[in-house]
Amino acid sequence: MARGRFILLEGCDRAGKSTQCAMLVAALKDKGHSVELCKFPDRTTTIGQMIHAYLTNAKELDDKAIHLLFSANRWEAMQSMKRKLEAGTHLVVDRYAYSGVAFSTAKGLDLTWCKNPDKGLVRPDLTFFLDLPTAEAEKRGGFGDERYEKRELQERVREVFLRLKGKEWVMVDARETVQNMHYKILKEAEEKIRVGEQDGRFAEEE
Ligand code: FDM
Ligand code: MG
Repeated sequence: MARGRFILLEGCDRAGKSTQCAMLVAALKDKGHSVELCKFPDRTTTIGQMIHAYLTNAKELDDKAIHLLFSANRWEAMQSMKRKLEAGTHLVVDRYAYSGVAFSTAKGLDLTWCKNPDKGLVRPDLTFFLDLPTAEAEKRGGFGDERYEKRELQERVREVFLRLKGKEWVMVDARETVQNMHYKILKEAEEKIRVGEQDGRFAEEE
């Protein structure tokens, strides 16, 4: 059996990642695929609860310590994600290691240091970047109460994301309508699934 595809949606806050992830999962299910949604941070685990406490300002943590917790939160999901992919289930993932590196680097940590703990994680087969200028993001309603929901930080995060951008990234203009974005994402995802049917290996993060 062909292994499942790992489809990642990354992007700035307010770009519509969660909406698009849900729509993609529903559309692929509709077409008869086995598909599951994963979200990082996964706030349901013990590590995820520490991350949640940090993001909601209930707990202070050193910048490097929280960076490693975000990475550990991906590592603790790895076995289960690999098992699902091996069983032929596609994973639609809302944020991953690029968010990890973009946010921590934007806070001032060294880029290479930030990348290291994620080395060896399963690598996405397809990465969409939902791009939204920070000024547009702000128009969609002020940022909420969470620690990183601040304009200056968001702007730096977007800059780091654009520096991390690989040639395999699919850029999606998040100023487009929800439907137009969905059609584009679904079309590319289906193409990747079709091509991937011959390919059984995992790639790991470098
Ligand atoms: N975030 C997310 C990080 O700083 N590092 C990470 O590794 C990940 C996955 O956590 F501001 C940030 C991004 C965002 C915050 O994410 C919570 P959600 O998607 O809003 O739950
Ligand atoms: Mg958020």
